[in-house]
Amino acid sequence: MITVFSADHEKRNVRTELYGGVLVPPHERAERARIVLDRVQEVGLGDVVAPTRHGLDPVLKVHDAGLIEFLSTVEDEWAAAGYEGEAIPTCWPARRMVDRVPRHVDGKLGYYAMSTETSIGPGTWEAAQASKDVALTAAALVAGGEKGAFGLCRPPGHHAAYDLYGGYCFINNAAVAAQHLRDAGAGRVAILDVDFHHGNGTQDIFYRRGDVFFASLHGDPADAFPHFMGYADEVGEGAGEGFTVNYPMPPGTAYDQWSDALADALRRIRAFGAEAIVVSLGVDTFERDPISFFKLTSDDFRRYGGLIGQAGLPTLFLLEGGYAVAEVGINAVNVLSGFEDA
Ligand code: Q9C
Ligand code: ZN
Repeated sequence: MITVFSADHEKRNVRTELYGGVLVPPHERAERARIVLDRVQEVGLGDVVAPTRHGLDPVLKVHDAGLIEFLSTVEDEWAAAGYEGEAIPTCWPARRMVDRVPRHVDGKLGYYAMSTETSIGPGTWEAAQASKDVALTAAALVAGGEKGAFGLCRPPGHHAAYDLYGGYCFINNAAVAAQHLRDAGAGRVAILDVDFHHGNGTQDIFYRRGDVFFASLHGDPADAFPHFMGYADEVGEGAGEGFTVNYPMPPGTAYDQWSDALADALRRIRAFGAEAIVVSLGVDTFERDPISFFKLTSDDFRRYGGLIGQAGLPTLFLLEGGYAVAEVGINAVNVLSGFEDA
């Protein structure tokens, strides 16, 4: 399987994440991508290629132009405001307030953010663009007939909604890639989100569409980030009704229960008639992940890669979360090896 990788991910190198009331070094750090790349090479998964540049048109098919303009200017606006630290929102359009984009960068941050842990600093926007180019380049490989491809994306994407960033995400790589597959001729595309966290951004983007199926396995939002989306009764709306499926699961969930949900999601994807699958591949379901509460082992990742492979569809894997840094390479690449061996 070909891996697409860009060293430009390193341009996102912020120092802070607001966590537990303290500014700590980010869980989503550059080391993660280097470790996954090292593992790809160690096991000889296949060639590693650089992405080609795709510009912003494919991004604007699934994101609000206002969000993209904001992301491309916020680093400069924050610096111009004279602040010392990294950009973090401090206020929101909460219930019964006004839905209008403010002029000041503090207001814009609150307007476009879904959460405060995702500090923005110099290089974040460049890295986010490289990440979506990785996703698009890998999507083009699948559209061109590859059975599988791996987009080693960083930063991740699945929390980025139509007009929101957050949860370490800026551009929704999976959504951009799924739209690319549609535009390249796939009539029906499924997105399978196996990251520990609900893929709220991806769900948001496709919630009213019947051509892109969305399935997510995740920590129950009553207990886990993003807290305000991902319940089982969210099933899509309008033309999209019945084309979203959520599997929220409780603290301590291990492979037996988790893989039952995966098998059900794969049944639904087959019944939908998907011509390709985009996997939002977060490995923060791992038993030793520092911010999550599922109990998958490194062997479990290989096993479920096999289940995905048995679906027999062209499959695009895009890296999302996974914060047990020492094992992030083993776990992510185990899924890909399991897929290839199926
Ligand atoms: N107390 C991804 O995995 N903070 N994003 C959680 C837990 C946000 C995760 C706080 C986690 C975002 C792509
Ligand atoms: Zn996650």
